[in-house]
Amino acid sequence: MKALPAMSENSLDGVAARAPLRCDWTRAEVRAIYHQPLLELVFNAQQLHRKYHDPTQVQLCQLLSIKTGGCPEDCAYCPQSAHYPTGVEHQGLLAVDEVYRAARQARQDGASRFCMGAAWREVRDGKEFDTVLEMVEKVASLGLEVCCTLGMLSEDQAIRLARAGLTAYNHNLDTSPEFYSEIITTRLYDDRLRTIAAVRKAGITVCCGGIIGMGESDEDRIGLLHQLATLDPHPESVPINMLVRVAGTPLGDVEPADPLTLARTIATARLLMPVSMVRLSAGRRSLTREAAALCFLAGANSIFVGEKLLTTPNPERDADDRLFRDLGLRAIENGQTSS
Ligand code: SAM
Ligand code: DTB
Ligand code: SF4
Repeated sequence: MKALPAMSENSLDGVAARAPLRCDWTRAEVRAIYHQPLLELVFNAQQLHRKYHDPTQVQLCQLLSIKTGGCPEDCAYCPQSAHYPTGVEHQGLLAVDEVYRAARQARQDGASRFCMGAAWREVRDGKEFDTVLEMVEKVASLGLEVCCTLGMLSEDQAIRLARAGLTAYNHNLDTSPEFYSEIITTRLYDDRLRTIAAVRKAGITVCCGGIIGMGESDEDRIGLLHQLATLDPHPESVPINMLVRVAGTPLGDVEPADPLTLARTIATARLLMPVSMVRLSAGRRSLTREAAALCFLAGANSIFVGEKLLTTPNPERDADDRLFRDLGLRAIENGQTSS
């Protein structure tokens, strides 16, 4: 059990109405939540969501690929793996100035979090890591939350990132421990857990989630959610991606996930980890406006904006602006949290 977070000014209910955070969920409990009738589940998730977050506010995050393609890992979903002929153009590490300019533009466009991704298996000490540390410092100086996703990290590297001003480190578990080896063979689930522990130890917040629509079962989604919700403390940020199917990858023509399954997964994440930011991440281009609305109702309170994710397309900004207007949603401003 953990201490309750500070109550927001606009909270209608008192602290007593807030459920204490739990990191000791059993898989059976997660299963029971996940399998509730969908509308019950979404209603329950929305009720809890409102106890911790302003339901009209959604955080806008901007991604930038700072090193693209040619990754030695064999993640079956990933267009950047060197194992698959996807046609993604390789790009070496960007210059600090270019990244700084992109971050400034993102802030101007309403993003409050800037995430830099590199197609690395792991971080290596040396000139390139020093450059990334400089990027982190520069982006942090803009008052943005700064997130990086660079592959595996040592404790020492995590400490250096923390000192440079990194807010969050993204490192996804992607799926259940049982299904993992069907998707990735070049690293282990435990490798992921070790990096997450190093990030946590360095005092950086954890961004950790997964992907749906890779041919996994309900039980795999339950297994992933169980892993995430038993991290102690919970990841502050939980990205739920819907697979963007990329030709050339082994998952290029897998059966797409049902958006209702996405909403179910998000609602379950919200109920298990009520304080975390739940990010409706990759895959929004294949959602209708109505499906996206259901995901917000289920407790998603963050999206990636901009024409590109890392290498794949994302909805047009105009369409996102119209969606926000029509749903009565507002972007969380810089330096503001949602609860
Ligand atoms: N190489 C680093 C790593 O794997 O941690 C960072 C970059 S990697 C592209 C970040 C995350 O993007 C992956 O963990 C995966 O969850 C997600 N991702 C990659 N390709 C995707 C796709 N085609 N559809 C949905 N999510 C994807
Ligand atoms: C996350 O969970 N999703 C984002 C972010 N973390 C780094 C990445 C999505 C990548 C989608 C595939 C691509 O654009 O290359
Ligand atoms: Fe490499 Fe990350 Fe893509 Fe896996 S997900 S192939 S580690 S860039």
